[in-house]
Amino acid sequence: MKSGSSLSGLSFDTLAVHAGQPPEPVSGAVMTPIVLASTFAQEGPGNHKGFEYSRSGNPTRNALEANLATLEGGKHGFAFSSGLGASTTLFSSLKSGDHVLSGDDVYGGTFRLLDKVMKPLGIASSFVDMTNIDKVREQIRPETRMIWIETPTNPMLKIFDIAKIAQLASEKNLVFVVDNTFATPVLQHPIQLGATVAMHSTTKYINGHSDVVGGAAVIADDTLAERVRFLQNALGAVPSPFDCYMVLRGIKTLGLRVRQASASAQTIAERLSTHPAVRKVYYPGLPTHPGHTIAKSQMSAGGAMISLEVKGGLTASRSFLEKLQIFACAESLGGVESLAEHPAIMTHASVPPEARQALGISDELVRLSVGVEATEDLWADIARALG
Ligand code: P1T
Repeated sequence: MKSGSSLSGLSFDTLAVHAGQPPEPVSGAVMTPIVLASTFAQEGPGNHKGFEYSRSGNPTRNALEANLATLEGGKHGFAFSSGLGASTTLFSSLKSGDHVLSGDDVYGGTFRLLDKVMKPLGIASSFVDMTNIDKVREQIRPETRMIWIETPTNPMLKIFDIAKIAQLASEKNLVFVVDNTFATPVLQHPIQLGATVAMHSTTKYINGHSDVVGGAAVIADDTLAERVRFLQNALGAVPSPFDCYMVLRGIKTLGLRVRQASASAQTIAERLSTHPAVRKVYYPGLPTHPGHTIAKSQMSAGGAMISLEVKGGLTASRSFLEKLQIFACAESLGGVESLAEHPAIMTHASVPPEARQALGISDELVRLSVGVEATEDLWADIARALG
């Protein structure tokens, strides 16, 4: 795409390839260069070309941030060294005495960050099932400053109504963060639905190849964005230029990957739901999912994450995970390769057992991240391991 061409009116897949990445002006290179420099020469003190030191700003990171802001439909993009780096920075916009109202089902590391790091610093949090908007309203305290949700949630794949929660957040003047890691901007646009921030572990679908740990926040609000810009530099959880390049490269195929994986997941979830060895399937694309109608209204497909209960307790779920051959038994998700894991033992071990039980994170629960391999190969692998 020619430098300076307008991006307006272009579709998601075109923007994924081009937004923030005009050809490099000196050589015409069509791939964004990896600018590894940690510092930038100034004509004189304070007289520079927009870059001073790579923690505060870097051309490769700028390209990634501009691209992410475009895809999420927000004004300001920020890249971080991990998803938790992004979360830490967002929570650091609060002060001691403030309260975060979080969805009850979040990544174990997010729970741990709130409970074991932010709480001792004076930032309180509580966790509520946000499928009931009246419950959310009841749980808002005078000192609540932020609502934080995942939807679909990790690992129970609950669906929360983004527009409804956004309306409540706006009424109460609260920052509303949606962790959009599971849905991705291919399927869901939280900012369009009224969220203040769309946040990501770019480690997952955004990079998509299980070879980078990264995070991002796209922010609609100018004042919050200014604060986060300050905190990104002050806290320093920034990604390397090389990782920014890798993530930009991954994003070019984001739409292709997510649509393929989501279509396979839909087929697999449907087949799992009638399999005799399976007690229950959690997948928002199934009409039997309690959040299906809301999912249909705010997502363009069900996504590529499935959770299921394998009949027979820990022995059965463990045996299923051991027998899978194409699905690797591993933490994480969102890569081109399919992964399977045991939330109670692996990704959500930091959630207290009582809370896990209340959420339904049982010993039988297995979480699948469906990749882009051939659907029938994936199904054959699952059927064999269940059989
Ligand atoms: O791992 P990191 O890039 O720091 O991102 C944390 C994070 C944030 N939000 C969601 C919804 C996540 O799923 C994660 C990380 N999750 C896993 C590693 C996992 O296997 O669930």
